[in-house]
Amino acid sequence: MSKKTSWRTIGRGSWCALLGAMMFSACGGSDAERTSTEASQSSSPSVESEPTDRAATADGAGWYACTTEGKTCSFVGTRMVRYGADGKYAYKSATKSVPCTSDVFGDPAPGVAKTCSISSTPSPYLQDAAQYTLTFRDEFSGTTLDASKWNDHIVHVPASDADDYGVSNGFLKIWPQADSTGEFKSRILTTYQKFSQAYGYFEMEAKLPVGRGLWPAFWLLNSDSPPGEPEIDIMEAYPGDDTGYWADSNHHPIRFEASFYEKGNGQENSKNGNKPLETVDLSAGFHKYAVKWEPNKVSYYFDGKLFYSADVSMSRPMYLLVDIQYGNNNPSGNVDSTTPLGPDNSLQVNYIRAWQLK
Ligand SMILES: [Ca+2]
Repeated sequence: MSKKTSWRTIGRGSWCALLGAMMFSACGGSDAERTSTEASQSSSPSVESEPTDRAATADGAGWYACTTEGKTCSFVGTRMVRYGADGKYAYKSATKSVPCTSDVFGDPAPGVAKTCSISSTPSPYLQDAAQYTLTFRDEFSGTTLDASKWNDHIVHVPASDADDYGVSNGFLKIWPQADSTGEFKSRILTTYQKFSQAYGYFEMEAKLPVGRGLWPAFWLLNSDSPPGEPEIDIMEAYPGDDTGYWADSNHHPIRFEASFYEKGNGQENSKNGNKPLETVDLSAGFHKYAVKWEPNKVSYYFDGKLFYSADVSMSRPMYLLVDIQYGNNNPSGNVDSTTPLGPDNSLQVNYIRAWQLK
């Protein structure tokens, strides 16, 4: 079994167990909160955003006017679209655009000029909007991390003082930066005791950092009653890999991994599973990383497309985590002089959203 294969079978939580106290620094967090200058977006695909005209055209609570009958209603992402007039409406889940016509929706109000409106709440990308209720969202539209939603370090781990994350211009950024002692300590943002949920759909739109030693991730965890902490890893990447498997020769991530641990990583009798997915350069643009968690199944999506599912029952609520960690024994290796530091090499997050299943 190759080194990377044996590593994959061990996974995240086992490393924390194996490394023990060492991981208290490797998994550590801190409380510095800084804003950053926005890197150029010119080379990146457009990111999902709210309608820009919502203030001017809001059509009652929760619906934004889109267009009139016979025209095409266009928007970003997947939304529920309402078609009709005079309180008589037909509804349809659509992605990016939909013709505002009776041919598409049926005719809820014959003989009346109708319009299309889009729901004010986003839906899981490329999924049926009618099946989900939005329960959590952070679009990172402020200038600091929203402390009502996020903790700046994982529970039970001391905070470091590194200047290594910030919120500005619609993005959360987490970047590699040493703390005041010169150590690279993990920055793990969590919704522990602020938001947790059993089942649902969880989605992050982000682009990944590059370079040796970095271990960016988006995951779910229940640490309320250990041992046997169930875990769903939606995205883990290893841009520092030198074998060509997880990263290209410039240490840009070209693959990421999804996994789950029914009763906790490294626990006996835990049903586990994982799936690496080969991709384009994940540092070159924004992509949507998501999981649909049902009572007896987990299904993983990349840019709205299913790439892995497994039958597993996990019923304990989990909270959200987004981070860069620095693992000494994972394929990304160690930070060295080639690793780009600072805000220009960030895990850059446009949004994190969660929905409950209807
Ligand atoms: Ca945003």
